[in-house]
Formats: sequence, C-alpha cells, structure tokens
Amino acid sequence: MAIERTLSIIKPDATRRNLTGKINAKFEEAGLRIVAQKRIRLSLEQAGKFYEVHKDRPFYGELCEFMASEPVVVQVLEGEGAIAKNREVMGATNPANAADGTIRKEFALSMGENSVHGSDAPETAAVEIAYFFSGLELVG
Ligand code: RTP
Ligand code: MG
Repeated sequence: MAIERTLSIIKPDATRRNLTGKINAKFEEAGLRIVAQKRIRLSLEQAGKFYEVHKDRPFYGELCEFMASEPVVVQVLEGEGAIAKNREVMGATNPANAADGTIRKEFALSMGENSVHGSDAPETAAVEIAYFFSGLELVG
C-alpha cells in the first residue's frame, strides 16, 4: 500500500484534558509518523471554513463553536495507508459505537466532543493539509 499523509486534529475536549500525549502515542503505536504538528486556536470563521462540507447539517453551528472554543492541535500523520489507518485508530464518530482500544472509545465524551478529527479520503486530506500547513512545514 502507498505511503499517504492525512490531516488530524486533536479537538478541544482532548487538549483541555491534557490528552495530547496519550493520543499521539496511539498514532505512533499504529505506525503513523507525526510529520508536522502545531497547537493553535481556531477562529469561528476558520472552523466554519474547515467544516464547510457540513454547513447544511443541524450540528454545524455547534460543531464550529466547539472547535473554536479552546486550542486544538493540528497535525499531519504519514504512513502506509495513513488515511484509513488513522480512521481505524480514531474509531467510530459516536464513541458509543467505537471499537475497544480506539481513541474515541477511550477518550471521547460524546458524538460532538469526540476528541479527534481525521481526513476521510485522499482528496480531502490534500485540501485539509494545505489549509493548515505549507510544504516547508512537513518534515517526513
Ligand atoms: P471528523 O470529520 O471530525 O473526523 O469526524 P467524522 O468523519 O467521524 O464525522 P463527520 O460525519 O465528518 O462529522 C464531523 C464532526 O461533526 C460532529 N458531529 N456531531 N451531533 C451530531 O449528530 C454530530 N454528528 C457529527 C462530530 O464531532 C464529528 O466528528
Ligand atoms: Mg469527517
């Protein structure tokens, strides 16, 4: 399988509870390399643009406010089949349905406050990585 890169975000519910290191350990144990990482505070506008695909969904406003409420850690993960592998390590969107050992099973508080974001396809990964990082910031 090809080496891929994917965009990951450690969400405010997790940064608030000091879970950045534990979540990063899960990625690294799964063979994903953190090739770029920064802790930032999103504005409401930046969160809105990032989640624009969900703009007609009922949870959009709440989601954007949550993502802008406290710092997030944005990161690029690299590895074989990184996009699917990351989503496997994350677990299901709703933590009640997430498999044992996944990040969301262990750490997520609810469907909304579910600790991590991960790109869902190669096209979205490329767009999402470019939203936060320049090529020079990716150190493989
Ligand atoms: P993400 O984009 O954050 O990696 O999560 P995902 O692919 O598993 O889920 P997606 O369907 O893309 O939804 C994006 C985020 O919106 C919040 N959400 N809330 N209250 C709700 O019904 C609801 N549904 C989705 C979650 O934070 C989800 O991760
Ligand atoms: Mg998604």
